[in-house]
This record gives sequence, C-alpha cells and structure tokens, in this order.
Amino acid sequence: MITGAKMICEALKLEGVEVVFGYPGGAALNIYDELYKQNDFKHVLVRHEQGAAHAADGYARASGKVGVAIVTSGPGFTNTLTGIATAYADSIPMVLISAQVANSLIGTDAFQEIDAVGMSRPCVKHSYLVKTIEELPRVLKEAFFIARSGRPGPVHIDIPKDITAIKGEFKYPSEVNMKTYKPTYKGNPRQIKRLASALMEAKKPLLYIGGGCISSNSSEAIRKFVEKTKVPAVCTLMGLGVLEHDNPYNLRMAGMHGSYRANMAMSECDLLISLGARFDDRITGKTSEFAKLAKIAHIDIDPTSISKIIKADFPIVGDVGSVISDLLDEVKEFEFDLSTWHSVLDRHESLYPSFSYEDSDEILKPQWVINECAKITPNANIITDVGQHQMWVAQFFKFNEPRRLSTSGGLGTMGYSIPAALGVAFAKNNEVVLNFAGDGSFLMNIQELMTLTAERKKVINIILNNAYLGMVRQWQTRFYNERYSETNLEDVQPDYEMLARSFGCDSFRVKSKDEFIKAYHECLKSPRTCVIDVVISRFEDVLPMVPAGAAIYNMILPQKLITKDSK
Ligand SMILES: Cc1ncc(C[n+]2csc(CCOP(=O)(O)OP(=O)(O)O)c2C)c(N)n1
Repeated sequence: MITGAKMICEALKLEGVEVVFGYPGGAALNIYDELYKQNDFKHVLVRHEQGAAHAADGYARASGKVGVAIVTSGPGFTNTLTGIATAYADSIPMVLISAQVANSLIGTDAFQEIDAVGMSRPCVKHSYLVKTIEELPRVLKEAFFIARSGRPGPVHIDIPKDITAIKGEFKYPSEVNMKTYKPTYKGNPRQIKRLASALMEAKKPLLYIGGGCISSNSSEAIRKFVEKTKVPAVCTLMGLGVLEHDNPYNLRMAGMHGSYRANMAMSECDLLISLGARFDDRITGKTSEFAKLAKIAHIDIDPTSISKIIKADFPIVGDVGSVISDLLDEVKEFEFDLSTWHSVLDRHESLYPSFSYEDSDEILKPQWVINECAKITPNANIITDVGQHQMWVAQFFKFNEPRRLSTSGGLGTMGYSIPAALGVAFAKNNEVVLNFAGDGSFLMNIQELMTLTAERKKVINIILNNAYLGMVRQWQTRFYNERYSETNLEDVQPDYEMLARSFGCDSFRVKSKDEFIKAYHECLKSPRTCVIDVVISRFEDVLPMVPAGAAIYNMILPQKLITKDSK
C-alpha cells in the first residue's frame, strides 16, 4: 500500500518520464514531499506556472515524448491555462497534474479552490477529477495513453489533497481499454484506391503538409512519396522541416505569410492532398476562394477535423505515414509526368522568389540576422515567440528535419518562447538551442531566464528588437492608417542587456552586422544562457501578406526584389 502522492511518482517512472516542470503550493505539498524523496526523474522549478506548461510543451515538441507539468490548486492551475490551450491548439502531448483542495472542501469556496476541470475542459483532449485512491493508477495510465495516441494533446488530472495522502494498492495497468476511445491508424483501402486513381489522372497535384506529419513521425514516408511521384508540396508553419529546405519539390510555406509560389500552387492545383493539416484560416484565407479548382483529399487521424472547414472529396481517417505509404504502393508502378505543372511553378518562383527582402548596410534587417544564424548553426533547435519575428524565422531559417522548430502556431501565444526553450534544452542536451523573440514577447515570461540559469541550461536568445509590437504595428500601418495605438515601445523599454545579466546570463546589445556576428560567436562559446538584443529596422514588414479575409492569391508582395535568401 502506498500513498496517492507516491503513486504519481511511480506512474511517472513507469511512463519513462525524465523531467517534470512544476511549482509547489499548499494542496500540492504531499506530491512535492514525495518528489523530494525520489531520484527517478528530475523536477525543474520554474518561476511561473505558465512557464511549466510551456516548458513541458517545448520538451514534447522537441523530443516527441509526453511533456509533464505539476502545479498547485487555484492560481497555480489557472496560471497554466494559456500553456495547455497552446498545446491543445497544436496537438502537443502533455500531462498536466494539478493539486486540488481536499474532497471534503470541494464546493465550499475553500482557500485556493477553483473548478479546475471545468476550466480546462474546453482546452484539453481529456480531463479527470480523481475522486478515490482506487481509480488513481488507472487514471494516470489513461492520461499518458490519451495524450500520446491518436491526435495527441494535453490531458489534465486534478487530484484532491486527501487523495495524495491516503494509501491504496498500486497496480499500474499494463494496457488501456477504453470503449469510447480507439484511434484508427490504418486508412480505408477503398478510399486510398479511389485517391490513387485520382492522383494518376491529376495534372496539377499538390501535397499540403501540416503539423500532424510531425506528430505522427511521418516525414520519411512523405519524403519517399515525393521522391517517387515528384508531386510538389507546400507546408504550414507547423509542417516546416517535414521536407528538406532545398528539396526540389518543396514549395515552402503557404498561407498569410506564405510564398507566392506556394499560394499560387494552392490556388491552381487540381488535386490537393492534405496530410495532417487542419485548413486553418491563416492558410485558407477566404474559404470560398480556396483551392477552387481542386478535388480535396483530407487525410487525418482525427475524424472530426475532416471536412470541418473545406469539404473533402476523399476523406481518409488514419495515420498520415501509414496512409501515404499505402497510397505510394498503389501508384508506384505509374510513371508520373508533371513537367508542365513544375514549369508553371518555376515561373511563379522566378516572378517572386520565396522569400526575398531588401538588405541594408546601415541598419540590421531581421531577415539577415536569421539567415546568418542559419549559416553559422544550420542544425540549431529553433524556438520562436509570436509576431513578425516568428514569420521571418519561418520564411528564412532553413529547416531540414522535423522537430527542429517549436513555435505556437494555433494559439499564437506571446510569452511562449523562453519557457518552451527551457523544455527544448532538456530534450536536446548539448545541442544548440536558439530562441528568436520580439521585444514585446521577450518580456512576457522573462522570469524563466532564472530557471535556465539555475538549471545550468544554455539557450541563445535573440531579441529582434524593433521597439514595436511589430506584427500589430504592421496591421496598423496597412489597415488602420498608421494609427499606432499602444504598439510603440520606443523609449519605454528595459535595458535588456542589464536585465539579462541580472538573471545570470551573458548579454549583448548589437546594432551592426559585425557586432552581431561577433556576439553570436561569443554566445556559442559561452556555457551560459545568453541574450543578444539586436536593434533592427523599425518599419520592416513581413511580406508576402494576405490581408485577413482575402483569397490567398491576393497577396501584398515585396516592391523591390533585391536579396533572395541565400542558398
Ligand atoms: C498573449 C498574447 N497577447 C497578444 C497577442 C497579439 N499579438 C500578436 S503579435 C503581437 C506583437 C508582438 O510583438 P513583438 O514580440 O515585439 O514581436 P514583433 O512582431 O515585433 O516581431 C501581439 C501583441 C498575442 N499573440 N499573444
């Protein structure tokens, strides 16, 4: 017989958990007492519970394993909501354990009581309130299973304090048997055959690669498919890295800030095969104009996402890797001749290369900084925050592998990047971990710099500092007649160099190319977490841009095409 708190630790050990991010408090004291006594996994004390959830999320994205966070009741839990919603929006596997007031106090407005399950329900894949010690082992087992299987996502377990104190028998189930939850991994053979016939007839087929290709580890199967069939592919922000940057069939990112060629391919194709993507409005633009000439194949493990936004002609429920391999088997004897389609796409590319910007020697351009980092550290693990800098990284860093980019795509959560980078640093020991943030985003969870220092983890943080909430400023420039309402941060910024130093980081402020390169090399040599505050041009816009609600072929394009991203 062991206590509920001990059961939690035993379950985490049996699940192979290496690291847990958390923050203690009254209702969580029994759990924290048990954590103190064990050596099976590491607990990392973050400095804010939002950081715990984002760190677990970053760890999960980079490692492919389930991220775990533990927090106390009431405000401890509510502080994690943005983090679990962020993970939910991007289908990231996570188990969040929150402590709750004792069972006898639930419903009495007790100190630090909150209806945690009621609050988490809309933004988790599943949630549990544990009522008895007997059910605890099963709940823990199910939580990990649900988080990582099917379409992954966060699972929340709320555990009252008395349950963590009383003892029960600990028999950890070896299997999960839930009648109502059985993900389908194998695609329907009849539908796959139908799609294969359509593909062999298509003149302008196109793959549309989403984050599901990364969570299902399907990159290799997709690369094989592309190599054999020569079908070109566009990707979403979440699908970056599934194809190598320079793969000749990689048309790069599509959508609001996608390339001209990718968006025109979407608009002109006659068969669009969506792989683990969800037709987000940042991709489709005006839905009535989206891929109007195409038959749509929608392949996804989550049946509820199919035909949700755009009606599918070929709905296929299944694991992307498995379905695409089966599809390849059906067409592998066929000789595809897509040369006319490729020459159309090449023409688009020669008109507006993906991606381009106007460089300067007077003032640092963010695109140049990102390009330079890609040159110096091509294999870095990248984290971004949210804003213009995020889109520039997506456009200009060269992603050659899946799980190299951790970014909040679905929810667009500012404040994501420092804690997520902490999680990535745990997943990718001894590799370069590089975080790009804007000056606005960087302040939102800056306290986690302290955690990085305390844990002796190294992240290189680059602040692309335009002294604006840049992405909002861009919309104000273009759609609000330059009324910069509450976005100008000039003269009201902290001294980032001093601030970073106070957290124990190495820090630099740079204004020129030479200074940047020198500082970046210093950071690579340093054992500590580093911050480079990079003063960039203030009015740079992210282009191309599709105005909200417009068709994706209606892009605002760069005026002058001077510097293409360097190969
Ligand atoms: C938590 C949160 N609040 C507000 C927003 C809206 N928002 C999106 S981008 C942005 C500006 C980001 O500014 P900064 O971090 O300086 O990056 P930049 O766009 O300048 O690269 C804002 C306010 C958001 N995405 N998340």
